[in-house]
Amino acid sequence: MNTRPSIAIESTDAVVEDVLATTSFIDIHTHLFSPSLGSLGLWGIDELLTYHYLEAELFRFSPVTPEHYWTLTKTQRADLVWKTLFVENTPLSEAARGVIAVLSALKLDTDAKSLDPLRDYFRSQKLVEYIPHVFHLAGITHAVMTNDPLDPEEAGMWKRGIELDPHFPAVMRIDRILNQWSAHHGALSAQGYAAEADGGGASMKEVRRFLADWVVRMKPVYMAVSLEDTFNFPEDDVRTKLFRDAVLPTCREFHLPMSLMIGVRRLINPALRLAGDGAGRADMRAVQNIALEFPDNRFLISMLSRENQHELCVIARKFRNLLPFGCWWFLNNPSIVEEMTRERLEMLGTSFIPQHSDARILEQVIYKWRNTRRTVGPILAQSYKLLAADGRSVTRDDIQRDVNRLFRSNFENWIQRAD
Ligand code: FIX
Ligand code: ZN
Repeated sequence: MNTRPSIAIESTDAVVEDVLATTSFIDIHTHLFSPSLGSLGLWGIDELLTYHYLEAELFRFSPVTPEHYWTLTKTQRADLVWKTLFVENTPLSEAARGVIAVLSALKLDTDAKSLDPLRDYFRSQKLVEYIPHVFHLAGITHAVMTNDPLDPEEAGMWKRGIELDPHFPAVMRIDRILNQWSAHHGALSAQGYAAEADGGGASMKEVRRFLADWVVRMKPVYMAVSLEDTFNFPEDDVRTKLFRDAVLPTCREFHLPMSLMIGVRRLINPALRLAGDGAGRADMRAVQNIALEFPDNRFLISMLSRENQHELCVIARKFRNLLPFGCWWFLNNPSIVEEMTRERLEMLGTSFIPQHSDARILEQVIYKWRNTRRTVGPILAQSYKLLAADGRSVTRDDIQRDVNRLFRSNFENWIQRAD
């Protein structure tokens, strides 16, 4: 006999909505930076409007050429984006509507004719108080960073010593090692790690030493790499050697998960710069081969192509060392988030991480997490209604446990397991 105070089926939506609204999340992948990384951190209206998602949209509406656009100042670019996408046209796209949502949440004019009053507001904010305010509006407690030990500017800051901020956990991003070895093995050698072009000799041992030194310096919660849609594993190449003999052994040594974000087509239109990347369907055999070969490594996995999502759920059912996460980049739109979240709940229960923001500008977490709550709420509620119709009612505590798992403890457990 069920003695728990289960919720009435007609109140499921309201209870799920309230649990989501009153639970703070961990944002497990962003391009935000803690204040101690100074100028790397972006915030304010000019940065919001020159977000590469919006720049891509600008070129579809404005006659301005990318070549001319890049000669403009940041202020001029923001003015042009605002005029084009927000004044002359209705901001209906996900990214444009996001700026409106941010301005509205900050109680600013969402229909401003000039950006100057908005600039005055953002200029008046003191970051140390402003960040907690923005995190509160977004309903997050942590924004996990993306940190590149081979980025000259950022590496210099880390080497000089920065104060670690518990609200901004670090992640060691190693694209330059795994994807651009020929261009960057020299940088390793310049830092005193004997790395050879063909990855031979002491290269793998030296890469392990480099990674270990940076793990000690950065104290990352995981390692990460973004991989192109053509990524295969294994291949007869340096990258496979690096995965096998340097990166994944280091992850095991320091009990760090490895995040694989697969499916980008870099710079399909180079003229757009950061806005020039595209997406492509990847061969999921790479993921299943990695999961099978490295049972003692834990992987966070995000695929960029909508067409890869169902396969990812199937593979995740076969390999407990895979944790699917997020509706990444071009997938972070309600129409696709709905589909992905439904199939994940149907195939994985709550053993996945529904979303990350990928925010590049601080205030973006406000709209990206508002959208996630608005989109995922009804889908989660529907799962409980189906369960009730099949014979099991749930309590608010059940829903709280599930939401905590989806948006916090799945990640916390993944980064802390020392087995
Ligand atoms: O590789 C990544 O971390 C991607 O998320 C970025 O390169 C991309 O530009 C982005 O910000 C997508 O949201
Ligand atoms: Zn990212």
